Amino acid sequence: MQENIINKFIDANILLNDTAYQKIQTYKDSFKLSESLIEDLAPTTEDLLILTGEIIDQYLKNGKKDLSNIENNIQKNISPPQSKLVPSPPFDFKILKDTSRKSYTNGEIKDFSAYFGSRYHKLKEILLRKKELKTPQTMREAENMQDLVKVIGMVNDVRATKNNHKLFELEDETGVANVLVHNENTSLFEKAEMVVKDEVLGVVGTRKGSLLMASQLINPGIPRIDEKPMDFSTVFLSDTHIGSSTFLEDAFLNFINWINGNNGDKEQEKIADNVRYLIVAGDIVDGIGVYPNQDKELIIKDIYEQYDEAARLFGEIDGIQIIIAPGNHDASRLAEPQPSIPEEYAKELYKLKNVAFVSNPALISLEGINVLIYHGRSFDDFAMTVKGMSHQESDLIMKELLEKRHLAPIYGERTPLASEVEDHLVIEDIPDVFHTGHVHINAYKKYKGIHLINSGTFQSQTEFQKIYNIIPTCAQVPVLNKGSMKLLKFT
Ligand code: D5M
Ligand code: FE
Ligand code: ZN
Repeated sequence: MQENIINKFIDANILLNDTAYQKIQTYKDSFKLSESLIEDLAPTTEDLLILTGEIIDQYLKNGKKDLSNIENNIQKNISPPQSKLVPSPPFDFKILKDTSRKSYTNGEIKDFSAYFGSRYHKLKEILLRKKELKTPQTMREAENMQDLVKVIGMVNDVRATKNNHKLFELEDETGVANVLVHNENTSLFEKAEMVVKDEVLGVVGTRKGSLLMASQLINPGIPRIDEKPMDFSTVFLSDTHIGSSTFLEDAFLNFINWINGNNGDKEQEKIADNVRYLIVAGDIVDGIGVYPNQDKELIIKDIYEQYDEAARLFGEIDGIQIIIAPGNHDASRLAEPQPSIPEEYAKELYKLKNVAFVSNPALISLEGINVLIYHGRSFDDFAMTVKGMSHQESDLIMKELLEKRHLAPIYGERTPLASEVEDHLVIEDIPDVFHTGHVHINAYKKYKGIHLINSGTFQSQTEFQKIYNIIPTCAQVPVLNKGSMKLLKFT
């Protein structure tokens, strides 16, 4: 379906499910049908209609008169999470990017062409700014060129040849190129080992028969940034997994005492004094049925009660703006981007005045310091498929994601991606801080002026993690104290 038709539904606050999408797409005059659906069904500006295939069938049969169950598909009065912010000084906290209200399909539409098109175009724009890639050729044009070829494409497939060179297929709208990286070119070969499926890449090289022999592989990349002054502190948490028997409650209570100024030595007390913001990058609760036999390790077996318990604990924290994003254990849609944790699951947490909820990923500003929050599900794909990468060193993966300018490039492995009209996982803005979790192992590195932080966990090793040999670093909390990193231990 044409993007402009989808956009019309978006503007009218209508969200399409997969069958509705298919029906409209295959209707003979899909444009006209869309116009009349929008005119007759669009909800008020505050509400959101989820348009299903059945509603369309009813509509086509009886017009707008007999749409008895349409009310069930209207979500009332959805206000953006921004409305809950605590604006009063000294907090200066803004949500710069949140996808909670920008997911215009229910995430299940199987036609990924718009999504990958958006990814390709956004990243191509960034690549076109590079001097090596000025005036590139399309794949079709490049087919007939012998000398210097410059192309931009999405990686379809990466493999090793018999002789252990790297071969990958690069695609744009006009065709494909088979790119070969020779293993004798050591530095280029090392770079080729970082290439993953579905990333967008620039290649410079020469043609040899049906192959494009690469001499340069060019990532969208990021520039070095100047560090901004910070006169306050921010605390980074993730993966508390409240509700699990492996949640380290005593250590967490020590942490709460510290942040409230009641625990710690002189230096730690001083740091606590400076804290204005606390970010939680997902997996705040353990959830239900996330992996086989998880229930054997749950103390709280009801997801609502897990969030109630989270509200009781986080409710102890005073005078600090808390920002919570979801992870793969939370009660949000699993496909990324994940909208913020829905209020219906976390009523008590939503009652806390100092808590704001954002999507995964999200970009926020703390007094002008931009923080990119991402839970980190795609780390599993990198740890499992890219040579030299592991759960232990998520900072290396974060660095690579920044250079690729995408939070979860690999499609079809462990990270479920939602089919959206726009790819919100492209890293469009360079953050000052990149905060992640998920691996349960702390990591920190300063890369090109950006703080890369993985905030570890408050959960001891689970049976599931034993299988993957994941040894968590527990109850160690990174604090960016006036610009310098401190790791505080609460065991
Ligand atoms: O993830 C907890 C830990 O388990 C974290 O180190 C990632 C790892 N993990 C989770 N799922 C997978 C899969 N499917 N493959 C490999 N490693 C995985 P959590 O999200 O808290 O369960
Ligand atoms: Fe986790
Ligand atoms: Zn996780």
